[in-house]
Amino acid sequence: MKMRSLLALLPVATLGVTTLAQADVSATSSWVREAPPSADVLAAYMVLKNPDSSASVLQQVTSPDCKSVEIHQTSLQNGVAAMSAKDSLTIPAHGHIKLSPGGYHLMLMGAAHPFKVGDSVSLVLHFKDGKTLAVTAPVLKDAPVHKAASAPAAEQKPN
Ligand SMILES: [Cu+2]
Repeated sequence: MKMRSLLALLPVATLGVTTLAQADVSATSSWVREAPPSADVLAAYMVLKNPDSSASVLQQVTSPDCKSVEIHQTSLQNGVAAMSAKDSLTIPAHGHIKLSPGGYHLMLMGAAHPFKVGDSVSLVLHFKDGKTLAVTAPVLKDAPVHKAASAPAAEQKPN
């Protein structure tokens, strides 16, 4: 049996990421905002960096910790924050995209159970080139503070 058809028979959640092609894109500063216990929707944030010379397109996100994951963008419409779903998210060549409160985020729908600070959420990012990236995001009350994380100098390190 071909590897590919074998993989198709396995639930995604049980797949080790080592059996899939690892994406060149990396995720840093990932976190999920803690929601009230009654809420079954969570928002995940991270910085996606693409070291490649071609753009990378995030097409789908899956998680064993919730029913589905949507790519959302928050924007102001007439002074009111509104979310809209996007089909994909393009990370530019040699660039990065920041998913952060008030902007892009991953919307986790139908959480398996209430997630509190100290928990973490498993996500698998699926890119257009067939590659995947596994991300484990800690649940936090608020955005983590990274000392120099936003300094432009950090982006200019030679490879
Ligand atoms: Cu949303």
